[in-house]
Amino acid sequence: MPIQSLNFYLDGLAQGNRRILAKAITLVESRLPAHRDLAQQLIDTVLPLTGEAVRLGISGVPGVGKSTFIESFGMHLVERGHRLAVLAIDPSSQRSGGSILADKTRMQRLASADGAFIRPSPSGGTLGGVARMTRESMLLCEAAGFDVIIVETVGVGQSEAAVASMVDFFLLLMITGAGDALQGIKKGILELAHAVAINKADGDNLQPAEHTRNELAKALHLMQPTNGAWIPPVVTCSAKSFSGLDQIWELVLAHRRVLADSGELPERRKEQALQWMWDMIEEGLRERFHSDPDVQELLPRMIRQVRQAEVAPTHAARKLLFLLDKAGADNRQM
Ligand SMILES: Nc1nc2c(ncn2[C@@H]2O[C@H](COP(=O)(O)OP(=O)(O)OP(=O)(O)O)[C@@H](O)[C@H]2O)c(=O)[nH]1
Ligand SMILES: [Mg+2]
Repeated sequence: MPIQSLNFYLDGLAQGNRRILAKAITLVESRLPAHRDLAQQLIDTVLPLTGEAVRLGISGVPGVGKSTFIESFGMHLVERGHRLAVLAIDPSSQRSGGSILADKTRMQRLASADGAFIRPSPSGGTLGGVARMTRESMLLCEAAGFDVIIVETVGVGQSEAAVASMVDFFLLLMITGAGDALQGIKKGILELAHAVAINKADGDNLQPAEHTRNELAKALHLMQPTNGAWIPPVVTCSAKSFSGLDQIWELVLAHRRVLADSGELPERRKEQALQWMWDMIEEGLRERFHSDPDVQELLPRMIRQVRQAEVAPTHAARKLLFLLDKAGADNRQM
């Protein structure tokens, strides 16, 4: 990618130009040091222009209907004049071209809608790294005038927490009959949710979906924290027949009002800013560690020796980390 001036990106974003927005996102996803510096400048410059958008996280196990839901819900919003950006966090998968293609056909109408912008997950790297890129992409989208941002993640790992740490509202999609364990009703994930929607409530599945809704509402009620101002509702919807979508958007807005009235929104944003800083520190440390030439030299031997129980893991870790101390000291003297 040829390197452009900061103003090239800033002008493009100010015009809401989706092609230049896509290039700006490619810039924040780049690992080249020159790109990283420019990306940092870009983020620093646009930061004051951001923060007004509705930030919505969506998760659910594979096949629950995330893509279909985002297409239907997205069209619902775009038709009402919103400008919607869809981002994704999917650090685990080496997503095949086929899967992205499937998503594109599932989001065909949205992908070609004027008011929408869809960007697949940055590939490769640690969860922290992918989360940083998605967070920065979100800010770029906001600077480009998108007023609703959806961050999608597949509900199988730790990525839900990463998404929850960057959005205002976390929607968990579920389906009836898939079994609790399967759907990751691990307390951890449910506790992140500001609402749960039982999808595919259509046709023969209408009654079972309603039943699941009731059961889950009861279960959620039992595990409710008593302090929060918001009690996560459970609703049904059908991404296929477009039902329940408006109700979900109303929930998002109602939640926003509750957060605004209770003063939690600015608090939440402050917490997220801190989380962002920590993510960057952790990613930076990891990167520094792996790119240190002394570490690169010693690491294979340490791995071998720990594996063969010739060296204690504690000793190996300390020895490797000590190399960074030295590098730091050298730098400080420069
Ligand atoms: N009946 C019915 N089927 C649905 C609905 N939403 C999605 N589906 C179907 O469920 C299947 C999976 O939908 P996707 O949107 O691909 O699900 P996903 O959660 O994005 O799946 P992954 O991308 O694999 O994680 C598809 O065959 C959809 O047509 C719905 O509301 N009702
Ligand atoms: Mg999908």
